Amino acid sequence: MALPFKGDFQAADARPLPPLPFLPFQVPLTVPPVARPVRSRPDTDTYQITMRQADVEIIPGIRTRIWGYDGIFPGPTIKARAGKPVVVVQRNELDVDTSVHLHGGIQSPANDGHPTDVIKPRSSKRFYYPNAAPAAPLWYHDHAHGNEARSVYMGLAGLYLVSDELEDSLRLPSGDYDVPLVITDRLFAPNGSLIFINNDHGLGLRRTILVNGRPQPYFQVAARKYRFRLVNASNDRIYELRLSNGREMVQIASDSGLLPRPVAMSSFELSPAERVEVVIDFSAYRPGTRLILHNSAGEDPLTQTIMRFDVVRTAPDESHIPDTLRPLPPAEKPVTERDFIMGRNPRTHEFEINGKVFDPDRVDVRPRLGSTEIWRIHNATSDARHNFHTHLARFRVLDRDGNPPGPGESGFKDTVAVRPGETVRILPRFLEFTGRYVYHCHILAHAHHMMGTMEVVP
Ligand SMILES: [Cu+2]
Repeated sequence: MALPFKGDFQAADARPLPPLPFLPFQVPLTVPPVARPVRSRPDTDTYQITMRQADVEIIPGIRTRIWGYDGIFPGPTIKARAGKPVVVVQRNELDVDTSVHLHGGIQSPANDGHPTDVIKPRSSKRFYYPNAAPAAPLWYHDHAHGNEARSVYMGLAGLYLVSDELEDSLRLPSGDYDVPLVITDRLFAPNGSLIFINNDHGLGLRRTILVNGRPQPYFQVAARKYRFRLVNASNDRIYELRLSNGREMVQIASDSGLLPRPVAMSSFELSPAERVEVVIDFSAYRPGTRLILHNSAGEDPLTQTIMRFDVVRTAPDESHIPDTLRPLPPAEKPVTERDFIMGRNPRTHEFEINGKVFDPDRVDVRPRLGSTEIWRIHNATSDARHNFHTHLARFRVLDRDGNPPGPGESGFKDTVAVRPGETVRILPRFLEFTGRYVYHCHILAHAHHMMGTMEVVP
């Protein structure tokens, strides 16, 4: 049964839109600018960011109204160092309530960007991020309850990359050879405006793939190794990424940072909010070679094409992929096992967890500070893919339907895909802070209801 339309865009308007005057590989990839601290002290870096509207060129020759951190999409990249706290003062100059969540960060409830802890228009909030955990590719995005899907879609997303000494010592590709790739999909009206549909129908209509806010760009690379930090910042789309020539990429990290060991992968899945870091070695290719980053999960040639790498020159390469990255500590012993059934209410057709839709006043689970638990997440919907994101707690993936997870899931994560009918067991650990945090499906059309509250207790 189809879900009722609830978006801005009415069902009657869901006719095919005229194609935009755009072909793939017409624009170069750009990289979001690195944010500059307004104050840098030995013990803290302070940043100021303003959420505001801006008219930007995404499709060549057409202006698009976005909501951006500092008016750009993706927002400025914050580069943080493990052990050195960061303060971000977020100013809301939009006309809607916002909430800024640092996805994957371990921060107190007051600094986590809870869905109900909103920043009203024309006001500011100061966020304190301790950065106590190791290097990881985090990102920040809107989380205002009921409006997060629209706000993220309009552009409220940016990178927050944490580095540390161990990572430096590995001599992975760095500097210009360390490149973030933030992947999103959008639906543009002929006049360039973004069309937002907040339900599962929206997905099939969003067929323009953007990388770092640029439509299916090309990227001129040297014939050497590159580190790419792939972030799925799409509301709902799940990608299956591979190179057009079928060659392997070397995965070195996932959501919460470096894997124990590098893993050669010919393709990998990326559900919304998940991150994967890969090293691609272009030294095997002669200048003039072009490789497409392909999405095998795309429904048509448009959505099957992410971007193109054009090998244009040679370059020296002293980078290296060591056999050991960040060894995993021994797993903690879980104190309890809990069930999370991701289902759909047969009467209301709303998505829910354990038969309940989100209620910010209800606490669903109370894990103890410092403890580790097993969470058994079951997707009980036969036709809907979900994923599961825990705030605060990073986890290992224990198994999928009783089978060991793939090698790309061998490190710590904060978001895990759960296919229809599948049961995924994870091992979250509740460290550093007590208080209320949310966990939810990161398919943003579902997150509004498919969310629960955990209160970490002393
Ligand atoms: Cu979902």
